[in-house]
Amino acid sequence: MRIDVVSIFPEYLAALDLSLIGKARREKLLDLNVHDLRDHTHDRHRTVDDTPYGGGAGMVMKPEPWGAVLDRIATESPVSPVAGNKPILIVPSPAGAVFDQEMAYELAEAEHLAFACGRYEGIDERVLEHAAEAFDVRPVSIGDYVLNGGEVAVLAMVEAIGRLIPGVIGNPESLIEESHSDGLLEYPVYTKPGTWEGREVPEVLLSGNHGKIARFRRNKQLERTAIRRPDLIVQLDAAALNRHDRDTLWHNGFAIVDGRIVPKDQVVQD
Ligand code: JAH
Repeated sequence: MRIDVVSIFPEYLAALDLSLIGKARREKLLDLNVHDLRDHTHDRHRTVDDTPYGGGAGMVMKPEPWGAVLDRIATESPVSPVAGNKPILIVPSPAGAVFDQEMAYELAEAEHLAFACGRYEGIDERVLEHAAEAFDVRPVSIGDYVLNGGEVAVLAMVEAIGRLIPGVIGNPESLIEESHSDGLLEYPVYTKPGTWEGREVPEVLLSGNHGKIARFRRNKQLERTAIRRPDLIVQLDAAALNRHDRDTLWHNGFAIVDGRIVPKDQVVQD
């Protein structure tokens, strides 16, 4: 996979030389190129911003340097522009569609991704219109909060996508297990020593009874999801829940009404 990242702070992306993603680059599984937007300016001060038309606070990223760098990246793309097949341009933005594991799986299939890191109040909108001629442009948010720019969002997305590229994770069993997580949060994990600071590992995990261990872990997944992420519980397929699952959800505040999972406090008596 080829990835291009454009930023006025290319040093932010130095973290992508480390760990699993750095190893993938050294092993040529990932061709990652970081571009300094200021290298595509022509004035003495390497200016990338200007005041907003229509007024308002802050500054807007000017279009010319973006046009130059994105045209260069599109020209170098390994993706043939025939048959509507375009590289994907991801634009981190609090106004984008929310990035999730499903989007990571989709993007991990792409041959060429580019990321445009905005700063200030954002990038002149005409850049995105122009880029759509050569790229499949996707404004993407990593959550409902405001950063000072797109760089940290790109670090998160490149890590989530990069680890899904075949060969990047040594033991692909962990990826398979992850993909079967059934829309629930993970169960808690423990390792040696068996007693630490007066705290014991749950006895069932030492029992060797694999049926009991599987049930214990499933209950922990259901309990912590019900408490921490009730929004995920109501999205579960009720038909995929067995008698034990339903009992655990009942004890954590959920009922099943007409085949749908509902918070108990929303069930009305007639
Ligand atoms: C802020 C350009 N969803 C997280 C996120 C992504 C990007 C930005 N903020 C939050 C951002 C300022 C300028 C992008």
